[in-house]
Amino acid sequence: MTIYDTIIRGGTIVTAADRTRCDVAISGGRIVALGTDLGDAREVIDAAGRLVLPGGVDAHVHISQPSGDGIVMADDFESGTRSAALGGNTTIMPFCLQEKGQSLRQALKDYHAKAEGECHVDVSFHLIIADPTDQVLGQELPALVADGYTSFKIFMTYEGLALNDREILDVMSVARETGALVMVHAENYDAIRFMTEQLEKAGRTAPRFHATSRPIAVEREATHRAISLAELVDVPVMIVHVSNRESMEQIRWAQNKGLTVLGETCTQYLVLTEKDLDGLNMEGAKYVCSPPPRDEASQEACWEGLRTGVFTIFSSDHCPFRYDDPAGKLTPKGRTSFRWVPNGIPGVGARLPILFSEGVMKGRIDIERFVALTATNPAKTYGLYPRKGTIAVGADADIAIWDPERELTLSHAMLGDGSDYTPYEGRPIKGWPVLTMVRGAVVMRDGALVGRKGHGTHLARGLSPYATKAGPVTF
Ligand code: DUC
Ligand code: ZN
Ligand code: ZN
Repeated sequence: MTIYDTIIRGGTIVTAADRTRCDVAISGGRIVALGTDLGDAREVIDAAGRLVLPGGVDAHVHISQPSGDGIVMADDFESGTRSAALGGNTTIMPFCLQEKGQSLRQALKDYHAKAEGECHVDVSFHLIIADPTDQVLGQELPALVADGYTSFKIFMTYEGLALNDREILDVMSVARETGALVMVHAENYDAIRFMTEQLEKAGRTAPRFHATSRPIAVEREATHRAISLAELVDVPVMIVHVSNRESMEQIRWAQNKGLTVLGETCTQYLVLTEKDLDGLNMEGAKYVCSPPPRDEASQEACWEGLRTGVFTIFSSDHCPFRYDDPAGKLTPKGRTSFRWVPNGIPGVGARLPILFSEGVMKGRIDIERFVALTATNPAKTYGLYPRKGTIAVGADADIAIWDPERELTLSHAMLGDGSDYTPYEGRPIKGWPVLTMVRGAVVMRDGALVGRKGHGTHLARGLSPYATKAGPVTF
């Protein structure tokens, strides 16, 4: 009789499709059997009264990203993946940022060197293209897609990052030829610059004016433009970190037309609002991120988008800076204007508990949809499925066991990241991950890391099923 490495016994297994009471047998880091009376194992994990879910796949995370101006990101790969594991994730997808003038290959080498031997969970890089030179478009990108880096993010805003429409079309054309998926940060750069200058002239420089400088129209216009450019080239596109109904409407409009336009929203757009940026002194800096959190009506819209399929993916957009730190949110320049406050907030550890508590426990989404949005769909969309993102025979044994009854008050100390705050401090939470397993190895048990850093490995990815190699664009 077979002796398995591990059996998870007595839990309720949930996938994106259904829930079943059965046991999971694991050997060699993979799921090898599902059923009851499976036999013996070297380790038995009792999951009675617990939910056994695919480990979270956070498809939008920034770690160790160069941030300029003496600003330092709060997480390296050790602390970022530690927080991911504590929060029930088994794979995260950080960005490899190409700086202007830099080769993408070199940027990747640098990121791999930073991640090597440091990770508690698996990682797989997206590429950020800031400098689409002929060499990058013609040589580097096709070779990198063939090597398993099958998604690129482009920015429509930010000094040093924003691509103009022509450059966006060039990148999208390469995506069409290679079958890569393009992710777009959709905000209108010139409009933000205009608004920022007006606000600064009027002396309105506190962190809360960050939100005023990038209102919904800025995001809606860029979303529509990104969709139109993708339509011209005939490529699928993923609009990331969508914050409001009007931008969602652009995505729904395109989906109804038959275009492959995908959407992502994030934790901050469900539970934060613009009012959080109002804090006294510089407190509001803790919530500065882009697009900014909006209002309660926008939160409701984002919940609707999660339910109705406008959004395929729910991510954290973890982009951590320390608060009380001159290399973080309290950079001296940030006191002179919101424009210098580092843009981004931590969230990789809080993403799943907040969606579980606010979504599943409050009846806004069902548990199968929770699994789809947080694990199965991100794995599918970015070419990791079925190895990742589900509980099935043959898949990696990437599993999070949840106690749906555990009630607690969220505090930064539980999250284990390298920042010194969480924007979600003090939130009541019901439902908490009590064990995280990556490829058969338990890496977190009862809120403590028990794995070995370096167990997490980099994953080369296949092409997204939404993208196809369609050859050069012809008119
Ligand atoms: N975009 C992101 O995707 N993350 C943080 C900041 C930003 O603008
Ligand atoms: Zn972005
Ligand atoms: Zn981001």
